[in-house]
Amino acid sequence: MKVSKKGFGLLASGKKVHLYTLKAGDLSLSISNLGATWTSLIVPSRSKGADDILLGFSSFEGFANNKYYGVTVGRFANRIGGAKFSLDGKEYSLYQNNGEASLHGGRVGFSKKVWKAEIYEEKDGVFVRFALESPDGDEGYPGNLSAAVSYGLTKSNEIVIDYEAKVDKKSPVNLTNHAYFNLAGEGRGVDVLSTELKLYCSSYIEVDEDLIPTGKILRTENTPLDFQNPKPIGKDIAALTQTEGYDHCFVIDGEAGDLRPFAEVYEPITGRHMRGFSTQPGVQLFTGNNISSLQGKNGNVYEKHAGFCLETQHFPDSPNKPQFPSAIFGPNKEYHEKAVFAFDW
Ligand code: FUC
Repeated sequence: MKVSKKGFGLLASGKKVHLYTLKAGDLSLSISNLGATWTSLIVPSRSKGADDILLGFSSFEGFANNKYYGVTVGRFANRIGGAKFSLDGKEYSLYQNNGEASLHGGRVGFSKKVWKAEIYEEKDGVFVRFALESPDGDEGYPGNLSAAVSYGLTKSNEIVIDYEAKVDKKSPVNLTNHAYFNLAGEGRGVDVLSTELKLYCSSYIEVDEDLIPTGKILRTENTPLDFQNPKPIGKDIAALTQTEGYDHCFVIDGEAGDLRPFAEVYEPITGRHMRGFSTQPGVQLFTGNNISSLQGKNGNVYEKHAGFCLETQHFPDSPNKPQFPSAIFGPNKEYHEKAVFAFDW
């Protein structure tokens, strides 16, 4: 096991950004403190050698100039309808960056901030702990918030993520990682439509035409959103009517707060297999529906459905949906969530 650190780039502000590479078991994970971003994950395969299975960019500039590739999203992942919410009778306005909604933390969000990084080692793995201070009023959100996200790699080929936040006033908090996976390898020119997916999700969050939840939770059974038995991601994708691919929040079966399985993914060409576990109530499946001729790593060009995201999270628009599990944290309620992505091949 080991962690190495090197320079990754210089921001216009003069801030230096670093790249950390964690090696444990058979995997190698690189992460930058710009946005606490996963930049690459090298995974062996059954037959075709090792590949980087994360979409991204060869250089620091690519990550700085594009949105959400591998980043840590905050304060609030996904959409807040109308870019506003009320707490204890006071209305808070956020930045509109997705129609009338506020998406993924607003104008800048945690994904473009430079985080403080600290390397540490435990018996079973190597970790980098990223910390960020978000002042009262940052992006319109109340309270001084301290976020800490630990990303680790274990000897048993798992990525372990631990999300924590403390805030001194009541505020919505919803952190996630926005990695785009392609288990065939990001550079193989294969889309993710034949990748097989199982979701431990018997229901999902209904949304309107702007992808804002209606408040209803519907069954996945016998709909294109039914992944309870494994099926290729592309099998029913054409039957979706609101979006050109999956962009849906699923309710993870079982008790939120328990670390429980939410997904299993299998890529038939390489035999790569990923299992996901989370404490969060939901997971957003996004299939890179808007990717078009994007210059990725090593001259590779990404097209529609070049990757999929499994963003573990609280339900979108929770601050305006009292019927959803509360995503309001504060002086008497710390935020703590966990996710694990386990690999074999
Ligand atoms: C996901 C989606 C969005 C968006 C973004 C890049 O979280 O829910 O629609 O396009 O990522």
